[in-house]
Amino acid sequence: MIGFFDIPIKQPCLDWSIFSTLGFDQSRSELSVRLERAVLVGVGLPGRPWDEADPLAELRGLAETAGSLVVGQLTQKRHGLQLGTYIGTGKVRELGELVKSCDADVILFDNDLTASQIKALEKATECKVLDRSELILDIFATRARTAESRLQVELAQLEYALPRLKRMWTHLSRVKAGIGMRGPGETQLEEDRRLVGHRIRDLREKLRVVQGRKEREVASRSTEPTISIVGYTNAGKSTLMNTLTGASVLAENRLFSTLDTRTRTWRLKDGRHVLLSDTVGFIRDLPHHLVASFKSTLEEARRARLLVHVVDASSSQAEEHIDAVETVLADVGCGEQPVLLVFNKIDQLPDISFLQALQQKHPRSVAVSAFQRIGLEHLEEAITDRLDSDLVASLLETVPANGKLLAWLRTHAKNVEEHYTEDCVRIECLLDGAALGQALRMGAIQLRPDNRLLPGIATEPVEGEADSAASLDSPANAPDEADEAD
Ligand SMILES: Nc1nc2c(ncn2[C@@H]2O[C@H](COP(=O)(O)OP(=O)(O)OP(=O)(O)O)[C@@H](O)[C@H]2O)c(=O)[nH]1
Ligand SMILES: [Mg+2]
Repeated sequence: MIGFFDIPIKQPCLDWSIFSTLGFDQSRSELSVRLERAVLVGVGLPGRPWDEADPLAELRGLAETAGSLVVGQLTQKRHGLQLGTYIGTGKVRELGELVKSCDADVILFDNDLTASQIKALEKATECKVLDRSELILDIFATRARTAESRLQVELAQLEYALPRLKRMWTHLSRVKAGIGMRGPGETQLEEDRRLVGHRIRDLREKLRVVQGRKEREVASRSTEPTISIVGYTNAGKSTLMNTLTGASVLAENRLFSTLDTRTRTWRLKDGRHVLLSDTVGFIRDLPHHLVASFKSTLEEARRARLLVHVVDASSSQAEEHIDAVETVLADVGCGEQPVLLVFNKIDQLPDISFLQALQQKHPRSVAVSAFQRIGLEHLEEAITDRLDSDLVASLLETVPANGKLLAWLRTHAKNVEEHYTEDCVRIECLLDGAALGQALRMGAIQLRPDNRLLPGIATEPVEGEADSAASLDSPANAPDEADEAD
């Protein structure tokens, strides 16, 4: 069977290596924008973020992350868009000339285009055109490392591509005619649609299983307070995770370095342990399919007691980034969770008034430099304050031999005081509801708060303290199953 996927030319679209699983053998390098000479185009429309100083800074970052070489750029501010070609006729002509003079291979749009707009632009400029969603999907495809993230990206790509198959066919029929080949027929298009549909169903089923497993895994450790680090891509989330926990999560000056969730134990100064998780970064206009696919990766954030929202305070777009992150959080079902806003990278602020303005607008925020280790004590204090707000005073009793419970309480409860008699230990402490439930399951008996301790009970250390850190580590710090599968 000959489909358009096996034609060895550069395509105007997504990572079609995903079709290798369907029997097509198109190699990804022919299709991605890697090593391609790119012209960037940005259209400023009312209500869309527009950085006057450098409106294409983010798109340039995306293009470079995808591996292309930026050779030219064009911007236009409009009150409304031109339906046929998105930009005005004069600009289309200008773009065609720019492409020729820069010898560009691809035009990257900072906006999302319809299939017919892409087609019209490709025809007018005789150059391949990718829109913002296609570019982001392309980056995710190159950076997905674990089996789970690969499934998620593949699903998002196919769902994005399915309604566009027709455009691809039309485009290729033009190219194929040029190289003297038979044009594709409707039957082939139908056949490919059917195969893509099958694959989408198959991927959804696989992801449903992964999601179920993730939900059970995260729910099983619901007694341990989890704090999820969320934020715009490149804000410094992984750096903060590494600084606080001593982990070695990849942190680099690129967009979307992290695509999977990593969880590590963080030992607070008061002796308690919490779980800290780092996850995929967000971006403005994140393709809808991608957000939907990454739901299982964000399970940790949905269950977190607190979201630590890291913002790059040195970016002139910090406010827009906050808005974009809040939009995605609401999309994935985290809109109602408590959030602590953390302004990072304060060591590289162009002007201190930047930070002052941000803090004035967000008074309950904390300013840090994860990289230079500035302000971390304030961050820890703010986090413990938030965690402590739902603690209640509890009075528990157990047998002295229950060393496991006693060790667990020392790392999960606050202000633990142990009082020993010959045959029992009474523990006064502060616990939240989930931790109290866990303590009861571990053999504690809860006494009424007015059941005060009798005078004369000795206080002494417990022998054989269990290594609670190790038991805490086990589910969370084990490498992702997906990682192992890798
Ligand atoms: N100057 C400075 N650079 C920082 C700071 N925190 C992080 N960085 C740098 O910012 C870049 C991005 O950091 P990451 O920790 O990878 O950012 P991230 O939010 O995890 O990014 P993604 O995983 O790609 O979404 C790296 O080059 C870090 O060294 C900081 O406090 N100050
Ligand atoms: Mg990261």
